[in-house]
Amino acid sequence: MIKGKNLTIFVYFFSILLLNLILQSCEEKAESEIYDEIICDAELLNENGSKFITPTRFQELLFNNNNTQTDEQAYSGKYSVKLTKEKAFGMSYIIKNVQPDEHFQASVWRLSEYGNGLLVAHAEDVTQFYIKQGEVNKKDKGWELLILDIIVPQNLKNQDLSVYLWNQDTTACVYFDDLKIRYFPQTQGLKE
Ligand SMILES: [Ca+2]
Repeated sequence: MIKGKNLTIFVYFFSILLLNLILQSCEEKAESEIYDEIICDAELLNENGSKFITPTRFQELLFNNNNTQTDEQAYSGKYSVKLTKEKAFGMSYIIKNVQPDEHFQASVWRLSEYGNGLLVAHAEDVTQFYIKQGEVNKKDKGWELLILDIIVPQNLKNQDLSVYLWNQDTTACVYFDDLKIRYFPQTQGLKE
């Protein structure tokens, strides 16, 4: 039996233990739900036209343009990017300082007569990490959605990842719009 002073000490330490467990479970729950998302809709350019801008509440996100903006086609707004043989790369973004097991999901809408045009992600050293996506997830208004899940491998601690669009075809052009990159802190929560 626990009595008197011993009981007070027991209740005191038990309460602290309980409080810690509650706080810990709250932290874990919050962490598993956090994710972030950026988008490039190809609408807005910076002053010299070299970058696309996506204004957010706290900063302006910049995506490389490479003179690819066009008003010939658009999935959202008035503009998209047009990739040709001469301008084969466009709408790129560098994810800084990635960590093993982090999960990113890139997606983009593609308008492509011959099924050319890829969504690519790779490390600075492409022999360490290089993945691409050209398969269609779903279609809407003639546009095709490409989704690329990026699970950061163990050998890419503190490295930068490039995410971009590539027209691998030397004859046909391709349009892309609404490049989106989502971030999941853990390898879970696959969503679209
Ligand atoms: Ca657009």
